[in-house]
Amino acid sequence: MMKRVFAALLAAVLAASAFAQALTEGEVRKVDKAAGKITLKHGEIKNLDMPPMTMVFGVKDKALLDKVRKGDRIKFAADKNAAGEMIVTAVEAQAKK
Ligand SMILES: [Cu+2]
Repeated sequence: MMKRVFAALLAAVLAASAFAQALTEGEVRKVDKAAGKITLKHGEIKNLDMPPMTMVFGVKDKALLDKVRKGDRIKFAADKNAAGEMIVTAVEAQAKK
């Protein structure tokens, strides 16, 4: 019984930390809601093997663009979609220092 609870907890912690590691810091340079695009100055994106740069991303869901404004410092997850385009799949605000 305890073993099963522990295994479930461990799985949840591992999943959470994997997600946290996938987040990249970025700064919003431009939001284009009509086109569903966002321009980010981003840090290294490890899962895409991409160095820091400023570039345009698509978004998985246009509703993500309602959460951000030009100048915001964010953390985000990015991935390639089926067409090979870089898209932002999740966004959260950076913790205030
Ligand atoms: Cu890039």
